[in-house]
Amino acid sequence: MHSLEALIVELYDKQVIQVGSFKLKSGITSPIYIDLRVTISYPSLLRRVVSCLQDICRSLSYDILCGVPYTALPFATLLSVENGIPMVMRRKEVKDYGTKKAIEGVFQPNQVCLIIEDLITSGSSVLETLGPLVKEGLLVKDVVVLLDREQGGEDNLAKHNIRLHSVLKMTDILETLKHSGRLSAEQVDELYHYFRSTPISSSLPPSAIKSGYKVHQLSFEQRLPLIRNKVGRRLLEIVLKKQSNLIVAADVTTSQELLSIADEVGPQICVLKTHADIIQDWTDSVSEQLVHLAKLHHFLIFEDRKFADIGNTVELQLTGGIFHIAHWADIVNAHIIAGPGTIEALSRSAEHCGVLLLAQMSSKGSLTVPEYTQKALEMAKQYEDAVFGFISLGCIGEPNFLYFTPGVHLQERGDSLGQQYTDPETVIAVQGSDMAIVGRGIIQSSDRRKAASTYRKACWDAYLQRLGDDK
Ligand code: 5IU
Repeated sequence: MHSLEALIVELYDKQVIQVGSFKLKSGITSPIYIDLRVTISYPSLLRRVVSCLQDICRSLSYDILCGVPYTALPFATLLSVENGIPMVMRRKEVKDYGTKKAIEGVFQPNQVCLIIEDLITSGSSVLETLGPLVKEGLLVKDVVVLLDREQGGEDNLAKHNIRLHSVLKMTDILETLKHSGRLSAEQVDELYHYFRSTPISSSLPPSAIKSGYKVHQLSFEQRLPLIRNKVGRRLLEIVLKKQSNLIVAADVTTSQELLSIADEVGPQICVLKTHADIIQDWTDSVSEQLVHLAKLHHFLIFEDRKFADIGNTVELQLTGGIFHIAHWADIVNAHIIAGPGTIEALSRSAEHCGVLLLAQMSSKGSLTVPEYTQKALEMAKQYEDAVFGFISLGCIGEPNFLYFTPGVHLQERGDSLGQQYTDPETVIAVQGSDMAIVGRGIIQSSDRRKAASTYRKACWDAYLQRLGDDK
């Protein structure tokens, strides 16, 4: 018997390949299930698998190997040891790979990394590994898999300019199992019918993979019940009702200008972001009028105060002074630099407020390195009743938090003081952020109503684009 046929028969006899009814990772039911994890229990089978992979690897050129976790890790390890080629590993548990170094091992940017995978269906697992590798500057040209289920994986990888090489294809398996008498002709016909009628495609756009952010495809409706803070849930209700994930930043210096912006753009926005301390004529009456406009046009007020002091001082800043922020703001934000005391103070004295933590900033030279962003995520998890999201450049965590990105502009790329702009589509569809914060792009426009309407549509379309096929 040909060695590949012998391998298939052995995989079947050792129950690596099973026929029945199984639910796959993608949610669909399959009449055939292949569990290559089982191979680690049979050293001689494992050796045979690796030697087949090795035959393909020999014809490729690469500097470094990376196995897709978990099943392909032993395959990659054996190939690495056998060939004396170093290996890297992707940490699967670091889901927020916009923020934390996700690749273990020693490597240099521009080295060519060969991905090793056990089985490919749509290619989504390979793409999850590709994102962090590319983000670290590694070049990926080829993927070697033991088994290609022939369900769209090859085409999906080709979209990313990656070639798929497989030891076995599903067709080889079915034919061999029929010829060896392991399956009847009818069983094999049924399996062929299933494969013909169920192509699976991965809907993540290529740019989403390259950005290194985790792009959630859950809708706002699906995420609403996941949000613990009630202001966060109220915000999503407004977002859904107005079909607006646009926030206007009203950085103006008089109360008259602030109130007229609130009135002009109010119908288009989900949140108005304020800086009370730049308004030269602030009084309690300004906040009363703002709250009135917020009720009228159905938006929330976010005072961008960026609390950063020890808890005791923050409590006074939130409730006292001439601004009495806690009386009128629905959302406030805080730096994490002073530790959890800041957040504790906000969560105690701002019962009616939702809190956002600053995890990243849009300005050039920002010190929010990945480890810092990670700390913001950890702190948020400790205060999930109060904290419902982050100021970040894209999606940096789980779908039970919301991600707000400032530095958004349709035309400009930056200003003379370090602001860096990104367009709404990139921020929301590619980097996976939820809400775009737009200041000068709207408030310096000669027709603010029209500009707000243009930005609202651009941001909402980008959100719909992100949902892709799963909408
Ligand atoms: N803002 C940023 N970047 C940040 C944070 C806040 O631009 O990282 I944190 C604020 C500053 C301003 C608004 O109020 O968002 C952006 O205004 P422009 O769109 O006019 O640049």
